[in-house]
Amino acid sequence: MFSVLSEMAPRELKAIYAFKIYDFNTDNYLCKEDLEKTLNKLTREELTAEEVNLVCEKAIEEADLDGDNKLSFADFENMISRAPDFLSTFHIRI
Ligand SMILES: [Ca+2]
Ligand SMILES: [Ca+2]
Repeated sequence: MFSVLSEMAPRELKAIYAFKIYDFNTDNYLCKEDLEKTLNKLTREELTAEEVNLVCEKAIEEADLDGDNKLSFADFENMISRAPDFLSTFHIRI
C-alpha cells in the first residue's frame, strides 16, 4: 500500500488522506454527517448548525456525480479538481 501511495502525485495523495480523515464512519463514502463532523472540527464549532447544514448540502449537491447523495472517492476527486483550493481551504497538511 505504501509503495503505491509514494508513486502518486502529492495532490492525489492528499485527496486520499483527506477522504480517509473525513470518512468518520469508515464506510468509504462521505455522507452529510461525515461532512458536518469535518466542518465542525475545522471551524471549531464556530458555525451554527444551520450554516454547517447548508454548506454540507451544497458541497454534496455540487460534487455528487451519480446522485446517491453521498460522495464516493470519485465524487470527492471531482470536487477537488473543480476547486483546487479546496484542500487548503480545509486546512489539510501532510
Ligand atoms: Ca462515511
Ligand atoms: Ca455519489
